[in-house]
Amino acid sequence: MKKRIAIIGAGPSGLAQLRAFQSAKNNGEEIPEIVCFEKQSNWGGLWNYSWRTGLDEYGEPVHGSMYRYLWSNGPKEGLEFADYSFEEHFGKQIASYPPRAVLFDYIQGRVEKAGVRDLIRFSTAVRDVSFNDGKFTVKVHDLPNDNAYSEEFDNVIVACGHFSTPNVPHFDGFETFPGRVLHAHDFRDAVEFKDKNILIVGTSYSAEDIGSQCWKYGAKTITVSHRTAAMGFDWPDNWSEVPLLTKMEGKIAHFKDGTSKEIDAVILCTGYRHHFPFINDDLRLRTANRLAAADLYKGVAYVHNPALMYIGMQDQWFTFNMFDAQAWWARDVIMGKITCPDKAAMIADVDARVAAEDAGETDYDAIWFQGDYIKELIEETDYPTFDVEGACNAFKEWKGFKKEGIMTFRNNSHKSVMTGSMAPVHHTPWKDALDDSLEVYLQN
Ligand code: FAD
Ligand code: NA7
Repeated sequence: MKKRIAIIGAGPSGLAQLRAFQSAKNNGEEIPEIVCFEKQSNWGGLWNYSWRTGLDEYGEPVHGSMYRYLWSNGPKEGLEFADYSFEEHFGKQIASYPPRAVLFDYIQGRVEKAGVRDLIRFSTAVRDVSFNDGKFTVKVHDLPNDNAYSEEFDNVIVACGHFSTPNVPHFDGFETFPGRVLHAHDFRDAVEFKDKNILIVGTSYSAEDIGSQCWKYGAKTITVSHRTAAMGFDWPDNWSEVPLLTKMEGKIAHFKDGTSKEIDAVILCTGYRHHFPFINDDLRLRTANRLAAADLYKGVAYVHNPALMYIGMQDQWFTFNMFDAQAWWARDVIMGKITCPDKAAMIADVDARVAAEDAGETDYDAIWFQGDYIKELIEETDYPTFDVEGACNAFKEWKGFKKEGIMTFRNNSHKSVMTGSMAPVHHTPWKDALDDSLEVYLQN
């Protein structure tokens, strides 16, 4: 009997897993039977844009957190697949900070080439994962047919993402604020906030990028409220950074330093939760959003039951190529080429990663920590070796460009560590590029 493997989610992580198995098959190896369950009607995960917010057409929570006009917030040279370069996909080198539609096309190109679409059951939500007598039972819901059923598997790979369920704090006065209060998860179109005074709570990537979108598309003022520290970039004149919001009184926002400001809309860029209600208590990952995730040996195998794997559960400097490194490693555990040690050794591995992450002091330490992690995994598999150091340096350059100009960093170019070629300078500065379609972006 062939082993049966369930993959939950067909975003970049789940697709990496499908590609990893297909690559082994291409090499003449016998691979297990694979079923990927995806609750959306198409692949691509967050990169599969949805205009919907709240609940979808079946009453499921909308997964998408991406918005119109989103461009990559880091250089594409940091995320490039080692087995499928941008040049292979587009037939030429392209600029370094592609819009969402361009990255979606790139993600899709690799899996179309691999021919793995038939392994995915779309519009099928996983409802429950449990483990008994050496087998996982996965209960799913075929949404269009409103039909629930269960199947048994030898391994489950959870690749459902963790930037979908919003973390939503409450602030006094929201109940009576006469404007919109929304979380970044529900933000879709910056044009809605043209000529408005917006308040953003949070100081990480969503705050920076949603604020920048709103600035680009004509918000009147942007006020960013921080709990820990201001972002400290050289912001445009109509952008200010203030301490934490204490309360709203009507349209007036009050901050911890005693200052206040009249506001039309509040956008909570307060992060996301690892929220997996469809996984039984004894199997459910509980972790903070950090580089050394809790309870995952090598960042992948669940220490309490390593037949269960999680891909992409870390906070992310690296994305697509890190998911690949993890997926190739998970594949090789499942195919018996890599053996997980006993539980005590797996827990010691997690503890060592947590301590090493905690010992880092700067963002550069964090980038190299994640780079070293990727190197460690790819050394154990046949994933194509690439210049991880070079990718870390692309992130370092990117941080430098952001310091030089937070509204101009996307006008810069980086060198591909996969092909060695330099990206062209984009034809239009980011702030003037209002049409972010694939066709226009590729006109270099
Ligand atoms: P996801 O992309 O979230 O995909 C998970 C998939 O699992 C989804 O298709 C979902 O429908 C499915 N799923 C979930 N639950 C179930 C269930 N119960 N049953 C069946 N299917 C299920 N990364 C970058 O590299 N560059 C960027 O510029 C960038 N920008 C970002 C901007 C935003 C606003 C956000 C939120 C993230 C951004 N990221 C960016 C990071 C992003 O997390 C990764 O690029 C990538 O999408 C993660 O892939 P994933 O497959 O792990 O998760
Ligand atoms: P992050 O990176 O998890 O950041 C969350 C931010 O929210 C961070 O600045 C937190 O401040 C802040 N936060 C969280 N809770 C609160 C409360 N209660 N009050 C005030 N501020 C709070 O999430 P993002 O959405 O920015 O990024 C996630 C992904 O999406 C990322 O991969 C991007 O590429 C896009 P703190 O610093 O902890 O004080």
